[in-house]
Amino acid sequence: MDRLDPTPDDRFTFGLWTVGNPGRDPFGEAVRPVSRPVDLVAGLARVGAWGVNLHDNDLVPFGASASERDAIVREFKQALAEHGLVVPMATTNLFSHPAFKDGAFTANDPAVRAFALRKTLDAIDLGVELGASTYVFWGGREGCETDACRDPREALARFRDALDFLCDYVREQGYELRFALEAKPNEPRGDIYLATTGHMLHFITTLAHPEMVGVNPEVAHETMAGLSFVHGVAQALDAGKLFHIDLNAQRIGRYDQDLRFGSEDLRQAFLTVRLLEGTLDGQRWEGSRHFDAHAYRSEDMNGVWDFARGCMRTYKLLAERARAFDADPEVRELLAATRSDAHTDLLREHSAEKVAALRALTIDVDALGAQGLGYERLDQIMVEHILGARGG
Ligand code: GLT
Ligand code: MN
Ligand code: MN
Repeated sequence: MDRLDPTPDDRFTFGLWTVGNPGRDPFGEAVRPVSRPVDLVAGLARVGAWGVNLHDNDLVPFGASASERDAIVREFKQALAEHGLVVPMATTNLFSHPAFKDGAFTANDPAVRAFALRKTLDAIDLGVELGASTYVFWGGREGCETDACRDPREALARFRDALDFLCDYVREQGYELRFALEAKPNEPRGDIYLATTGHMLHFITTLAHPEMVGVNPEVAHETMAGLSFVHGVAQALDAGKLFHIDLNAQRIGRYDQDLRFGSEDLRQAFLTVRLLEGTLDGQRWEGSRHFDAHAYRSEDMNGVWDFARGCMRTYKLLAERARAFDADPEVRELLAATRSDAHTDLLREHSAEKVAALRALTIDVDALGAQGLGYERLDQIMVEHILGARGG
């Protein structure tokens, strides 16, 4: 076995909609056949993934009867068991049907909101039946092109009502399920409400059951907004709210590219893996490493599996590089040189004595201003680790 072969401990997952993406775009038809979910499960097992995630309609076609649904789910469960894959996350398609053109939970028409809520109840039941413990909410259509259509506060209130309703449903059913909210600034709507992970983190504090709800940051979505993905993820970790993560790659200023993990901005990818693997502080984040990405439109199914292997291989390579970087004596030395424990006790937990002690401190600000911090050297060492020029 190669050291870069994925193992279950890596917690690598893909969505049915990712490796099953047929390559349709706004300007062109599908370039790949639509695969059967059971075949995607077999393919994912072959490349070494641990789990598969899904929308309700990735598995059960929209409008299927109860008996059709049950037959599909039975066959899918058999495939999961046969290939040893789990379903850690599930979600609802609240964006494809034309009824959702004005939003789902935030649409002006209460009949649309009722349909969205009912569809999500069924999709939650499906996810739980398949073993999911995380339920994602990506409000792709929860936005607008013209703010003349509603007060944005009304949209927030409706979205809150829906989440509160669904949290109570989960509690009443006794499900072990947490919600993860996924932000995106735009596309397919002109503006999507709650545009970033930061917006979501605050919104969660306004819910009836904030303890059940966290975030699902996506590389592409934060990058589209021009933001630092690592900072968003770090804030979610700090709040104890990183319930899921969507890994892919993206260039700033483009449409949502959902590229193979690590194929753009290797620095952000490296720093993301460093954070998740905890190579700096020794604390590994234990959630799924979910790749919400798809193969280039140039690919046939062989290329799709190359894409999937590539996501996992790059993640593992970056994890190795991150471990080597944080173990590098020169890195440790450079980091140690910028910090000390001197009077750090004065900097937290206010008291009148500490205020007096702070005022009495002798601080040579000119010397501080003149001192070089060595971050150029540090960053170059990081680049050399990423390029494999250091650290074995
Ligand atoms: C859709 C979107 C993704 C979301 C998925 C979950 S669906 O592919 O582009 O970012 O994570 O609904
Ligand atoms: Mn996503
Ligand atoms: Mn995306």
